[in-house]
Amino acid sequence: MKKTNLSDYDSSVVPSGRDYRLAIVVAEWNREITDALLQGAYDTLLHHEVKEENIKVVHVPGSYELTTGADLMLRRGGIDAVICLGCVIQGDTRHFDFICEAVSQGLMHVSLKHEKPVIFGLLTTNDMQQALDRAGGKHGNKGVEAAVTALKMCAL
Ligand code: DLZ
Repeated sequence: MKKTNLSDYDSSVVPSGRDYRLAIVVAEWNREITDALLQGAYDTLLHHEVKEENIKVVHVPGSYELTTGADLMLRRGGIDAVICLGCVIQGDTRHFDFICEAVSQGLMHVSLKHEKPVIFGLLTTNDMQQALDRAGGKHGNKGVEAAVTALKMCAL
């Protein structure tokens, strides 16, 4: 299946979220982008009947901290899935590689440890324009995709 827009999905195959409790962990770095990802994810959960009181939003300083944020959410209990949202933009140093590698591996470990879905809603882009394009721009919104993925995984 070729996907051209992150916000395009078949609504009819998304399970209702009425019985689920979700946490959204959002990085504060590149806030212009991550606020848009959060809006996309939040609105999508509400659209699929997740109750507002069953969505817990927490912020962490940067994407590197998404792993710890997800772990803390699941350790508290009562959460069916965690959506992690962040944006890492390539700079002049290798920081980008270390953060992206740490987050992708870290979230997988947290998911396996708690046996709960932890969704990788991380934009890893070469520049700000690519991020804007994927945070409500011409390529849709990664937050929407992350929310739909969370609901599908909750229903497994
Ligand atoms: C330090 C840093 C840099 C250079 N770039 C980003 C970025 O593009 N996106 C992001 O979410 N966070 C960045 N950070 C912050 C790290 O994720 C982390 O918060 C700090 O290294 C402290 O652990």
